[in-house]
Amino acid sequence: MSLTKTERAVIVSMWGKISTQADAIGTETLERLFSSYPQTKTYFPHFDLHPGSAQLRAHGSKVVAAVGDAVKSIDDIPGALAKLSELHAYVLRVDPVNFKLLSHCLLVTVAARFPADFTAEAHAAWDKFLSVVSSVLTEKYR
Ligand code: HNI
Repeated sequence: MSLTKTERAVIVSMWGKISTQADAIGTETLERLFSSYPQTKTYFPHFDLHPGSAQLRAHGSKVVAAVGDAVKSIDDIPGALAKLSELHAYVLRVDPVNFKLLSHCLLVTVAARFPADFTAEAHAAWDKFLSVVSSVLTEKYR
């Protein structure tokens, strides 16, 4: 699956806005993930996952930064995320279903914060982009 030129343009342009609120978006995404899908908390037994906790905020900011790396290298997402792909597959062993849940929470967070930008076209482009990112992060599993 590859992104069309128009989809890439939509992602890159919206990222300009998203990146100004990157940390808050990362935190909100994880808060939504852990409260809507509590089973995802099992990967973080070593974290304090209460809303707004320092660890949750720090992790949210790392996740969004990695998504930003994928946006910056949108023509070579596998290259941009190569190291993270190995980490998630060989070390963390996160079940791929969880990537759909996280992607959904990021999508909802972006939609809630940028309602005017979140047209049906933008929605579809983000859904596809996050699905490419998730595939890259899980492709080394088998
Ligand atoms: Ni994920 C660590 C990015 C999905 C569980 N993850 C990271 C790090 C980044 C990151 C960046 C920090 C790496 C480092 O410190 O070198 N993770 C991403 C991205 C996605 C994603 C971009 C999807 C878009 N991770 C998931 C999912 C889960 C997950 C779906 C499980 C529900 N990630 C983890 C865990 C760690 C982690 C666990 C290690 C946390 C720690 O610091 O101990």
